[in-house]
Amino acid sequence: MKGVVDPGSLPTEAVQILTPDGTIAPDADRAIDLKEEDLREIYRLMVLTRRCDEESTNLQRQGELGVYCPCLGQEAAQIGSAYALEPTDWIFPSYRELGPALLRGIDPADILHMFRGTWHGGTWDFRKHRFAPYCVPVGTQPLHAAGFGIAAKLDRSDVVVIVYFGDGATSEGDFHEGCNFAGVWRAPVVFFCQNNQYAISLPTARQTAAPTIASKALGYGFPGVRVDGNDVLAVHAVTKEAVRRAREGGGPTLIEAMTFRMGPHSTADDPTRYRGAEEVESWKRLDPIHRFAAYLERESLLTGDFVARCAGEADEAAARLREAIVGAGPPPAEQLFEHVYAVRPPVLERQLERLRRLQARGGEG
Ligand SMILES: Cc1ncc(C[n+]2csc(CCOP(=O)(O)OP(=O)(O)O)c2C)c(N)n1
Repeated sequence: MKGVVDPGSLPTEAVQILTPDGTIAPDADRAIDLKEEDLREIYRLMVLTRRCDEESTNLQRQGELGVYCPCLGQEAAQIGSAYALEPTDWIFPSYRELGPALLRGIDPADILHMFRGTWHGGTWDFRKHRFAPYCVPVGTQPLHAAGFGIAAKLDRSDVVVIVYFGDGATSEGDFHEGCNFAGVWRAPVVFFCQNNQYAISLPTARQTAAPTIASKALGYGFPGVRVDGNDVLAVHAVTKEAVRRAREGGGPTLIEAMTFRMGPHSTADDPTRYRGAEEVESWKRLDPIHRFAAYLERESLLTGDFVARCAGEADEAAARLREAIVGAGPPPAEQLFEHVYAVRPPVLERQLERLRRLQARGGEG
């Protein structure tokens, strides 16, 4: 009927290149735009992410971290998307983006210091890695990304911004404001939603009445695309398209990657209270690493040697992570006085001197 926008007519199927058994989907309409070395590197990063994530969960269970938010099962969504960026592009994470952090060369210990409470917000160099601080207040980072994207546009730079958030974040006002603002400015921002099916205990079906999260993009005047988030090649392809469009001045895209959080929301959560074993089992069969490995094997790109090397490297990284975190003490007390004022006011100078005197006398500090 004239003038009616019908949510029932919007597509709900997800873009897919690889079927769960790792063969090319018969209706795949995207090409695999990756060289052999890129395919292997993506596999290496996914394995590294899973191993470091697992070690982080173990560290929390052993009392070394206050809390941890695992990304188990979301490796394809995270690595496939971040791999589509140029190193000069910026990443705005939530609190679960270990994969993109590793891809950007961030030491995972720097992330775990936040979860240990030894430093509030990680100690990595945000500018060097072009990776913003972890963002725990749900949905706030889309606004940061929109502002950053608009600034990049005003600077006439060709920087593209990707921002990660969950399905729950799309119910926040900040998400709406970020999308609306970026849409009006045609800012170079890729809004990347990892729809891992739950916002803590709340399933997506109760999160939104929209047919898909991707369809929300229509309200902001830019494209939305739903992709199989456990298919790393499909995620890479749709993100690459969105990044290209953003860089060419075509404005934002909202990507909804359909995936599953295999573990708890955080280590403080017991998912058996709100989801059944059957659901978890059905997603286990869609494991993103197994799927990609099956494809690589079929293409003769995965030798036993390479698999062993990736596993060995991941084990070494996990061991280094453990060594850096176990028993890590608080940061030097002087850091209390840094990062707020470019020039410290006299009152803080006096306090700092007092702290130093106390330390010299062997006091706490
Ligand atoms: C503004 C705000 N409200 C509530 C919370 C508590 N909280 C932390 S994570 C979370 C659920 C977020 O779910 P989703 O956006 O789907 O992301 P996911 O954790 O599944 O990756 C909530 C409600 C918070 N951190 N910030």
